[in-house]
Amino acid sequence: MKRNRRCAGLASRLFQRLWIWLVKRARRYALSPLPPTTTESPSLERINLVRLDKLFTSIRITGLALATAAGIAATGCSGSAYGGNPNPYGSIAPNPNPSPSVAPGTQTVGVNLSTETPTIDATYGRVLGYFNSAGSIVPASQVVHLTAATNLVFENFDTGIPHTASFLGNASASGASFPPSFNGSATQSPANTVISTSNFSSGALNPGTTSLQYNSGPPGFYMFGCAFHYDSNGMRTVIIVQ
Ligand SMILES: [Cu+2]
Repeated sequence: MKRNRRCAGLASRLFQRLWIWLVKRARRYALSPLPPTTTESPSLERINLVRLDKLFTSIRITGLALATAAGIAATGCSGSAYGGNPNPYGSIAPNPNPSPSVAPGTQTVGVNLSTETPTIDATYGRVLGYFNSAGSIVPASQVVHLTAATNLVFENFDTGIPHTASFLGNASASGASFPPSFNGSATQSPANTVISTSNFSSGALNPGTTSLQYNSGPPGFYMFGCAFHYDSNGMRTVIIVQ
């Protein structure tokens, strides 16, 4: 506050100085003696035109100086390095298409990586980044269990990272042969697609968003992974539909 008041005072004094200078200059031109009246009016008109031109030039210079001073005052007096905007992310428009509301009975598969702990599953080994969710985050990743032929959504609970839930192939009751590197898709499948459809993907889910509604389809063991973090973090799980 104190700093802003000091800046405002400085800017106002700057404006005053510039204004006084402009007025003095204008008066000097206005009051300076005109050349003796002559019948040769073209010559007199020429002199007055030169004088006017000079006056306008100084007005232009003053205008520029005032604009510069205003600019300096505006940036110098602002409260922060972000031009005074207290919320540098505040200009992001709200999402015009919020995630559709989830129908009752819809299963939610949670997705998260940044605060997630991997789980070493006895059958499928290390799983990370996916879990059965009842609407909130589960910090320890899981092998996911879904009811067959039922609606589901994938929800990204991460705060800063997008993820996908992409189908990578079939597992079995006794294990999973995860591909050595990500071999799925990151392209969003249409709503109501069965998740074990070849190349199924939720598409990139931004932090805090929910996927389209999909269907768990027939019973089976399905390997899933994230297009962005399968290779780098081993973000993967098995979804068991029964
Ligand atoms: Cu990911």
